[in-house]
Amino acid sequence: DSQEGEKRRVAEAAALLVEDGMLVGLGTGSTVAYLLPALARRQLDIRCVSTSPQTEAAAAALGLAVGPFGSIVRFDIAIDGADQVTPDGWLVKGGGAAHTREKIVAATSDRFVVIADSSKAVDVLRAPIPVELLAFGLDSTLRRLGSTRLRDVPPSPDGGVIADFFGAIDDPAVTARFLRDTAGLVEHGIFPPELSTDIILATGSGVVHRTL
Ligand code: DER
Repeated sequence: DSQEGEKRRVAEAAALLVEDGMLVGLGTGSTVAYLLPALARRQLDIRCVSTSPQTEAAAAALGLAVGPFGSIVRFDIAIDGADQVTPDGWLVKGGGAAHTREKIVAATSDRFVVIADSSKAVDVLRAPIPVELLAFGLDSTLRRLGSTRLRDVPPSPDGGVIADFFGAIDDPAVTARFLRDTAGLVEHGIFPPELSTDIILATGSGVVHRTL
């Protein structure tokens, strides 16, 4: 099956997990682009919060009820894509430069469902790791990170500078901690297994739905 067919399949599988009355976090990217119509078709009574202006516009255009994050402290479910997924549930996200808001939504969700085509399956995480950096002191932060290149994209909706870290990843927990501890770094794209509850991965002609 084509990669687009795989994206559609995992997105449609995830859409079935959403029920009336739910508060739903919507991720960002081309796999989520298939989730939105699959959700809209179900005409559910749900309220959604998007993780990017792109998702917000696409969801609103489909008639999904999207609103601000506001004072929400819990989503019933959030559904999002990933750039890399390991067998034990480590993710790299941020290919679409939305990982900061995506990680906040993931951390706010009772259930965080990752939807990925088979090209995202990796044995171990590898560079690049997307990062969002504060503009204040940017050159200093870049020097302290090392091995980081600015990405040629606009600032994030929160004014952050998007870049990619190319340092070696021997242990994702160690790399995540190094990135986290670097002053000036707002958020990085390594999502630990604790953050996700479900991974729906396309394989061959079907999907594999793993709960972590
Ligand atoms: O930017 C992001 O975090 C996206 O969710 C990315 O990880 C997946 O994007 P894709 O569905 O277009 O591959």
